[in-house]
Amino acid sequence: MAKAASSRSTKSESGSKTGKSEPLIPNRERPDEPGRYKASKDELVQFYRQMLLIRRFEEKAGQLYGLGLIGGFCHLYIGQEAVAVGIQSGLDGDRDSVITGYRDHGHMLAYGLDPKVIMAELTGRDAGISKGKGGSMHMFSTEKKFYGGHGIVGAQVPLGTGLAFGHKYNEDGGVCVAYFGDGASNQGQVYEAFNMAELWKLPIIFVIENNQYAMGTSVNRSAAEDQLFRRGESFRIPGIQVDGMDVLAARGATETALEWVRSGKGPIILEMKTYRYRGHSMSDPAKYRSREEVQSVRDKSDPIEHVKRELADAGVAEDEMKAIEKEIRKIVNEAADYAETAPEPEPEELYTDVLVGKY
Ligand SMILES: Cc1ncc(C[n+]2csc(CCOP(=O)(O)OP(=O)(O)O)c2C)c(N)n1
Ligand SMILES: [Mg+2]
Repeated sequence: MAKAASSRSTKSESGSKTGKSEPLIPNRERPDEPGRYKASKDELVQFYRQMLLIRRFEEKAGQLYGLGLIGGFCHLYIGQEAVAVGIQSGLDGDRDSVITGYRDHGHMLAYGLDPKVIMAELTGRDAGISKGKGGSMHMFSTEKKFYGGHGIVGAQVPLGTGLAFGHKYNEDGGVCVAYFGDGASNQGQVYEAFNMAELWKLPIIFVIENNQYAMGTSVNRSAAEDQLFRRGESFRIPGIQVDGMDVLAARGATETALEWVRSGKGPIILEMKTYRYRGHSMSDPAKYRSREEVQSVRDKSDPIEHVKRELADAGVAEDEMKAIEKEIRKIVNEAADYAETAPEPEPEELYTDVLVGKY
């Protein structure tokens, strides 16, 4: 089931005699190999809508950035849509919590947050989800149990482990999903968190969004063990490698992971093999990969084209898909108009929701 998103070869693949998600250490209880989720037609349509919304929203954000309407950093999620949509669709919004890094717009949209308040956050408006003070990297909604949006690479992993501790301590039945990147997976704090999470059997799913690159370094140039699902082995945390370009594989793996974690067996790692089409942030000379490589992933593995094929197989007509496309464009255009015209925060907002030290 674990299909690599790009055609690159990896260090361990060539010499490996094992299946992709097979552990290095045998005789330990392991989750079953997940299957692809069997979605109903309505669910498939919903996945398509959400993935398309993320794609069009991010394209629009890129345009607004180019027009100077968005300040600071802005990291787009284009190419990775199946990961957030597949995973979020399996969560229980009333009890599960989510935390991620700075590439966070897609996760918020997949969570069903209003595109207008996300776009308004990007343009720094009072109506933005963080009152315009967080911007692209610091989206936050305690109401939705969405705990950011973090600019420090890897920091969300120990923070998420703390959220999972909270779920266990409060016995609220919730699971935390902590998303982080392939680059972040080389940070020391990740492993301190892994140790504690397994030791205390915390309810957390560590999702490594392996989009093949950190800022400009490919995973196989920077990782001694580039099969990232194995990174928990020495902490006894099982890992599963998943085709992150296939929303049904993402959802299927989420079901397996939730079953493992909710039954009290402790944390699990999902390595989602995916790909980022755009630059790391808005200014990226992209000298670390060829245009052909990007084009080849778009042609062969695009997650939205993938779900469109599933829709066609389920009997959804081309016209219906076009109508959805039109509707999504309208939602995104309205969000952009709103974000351009909504008022900026009052100067007094500088002093609210911030930690002010006394000297
Ligand atoms: C502690 C820390 N070190 C370095 C940076 C600069 N930085 C920002 S993003 C990034 C790359 C992270 O790549 P990855 O974890 O693969 O996530 P992706 O951007 O691919 O989603 C780096 C090095 C930072 N923000 N924080
Ligand atoms: Mg990356």
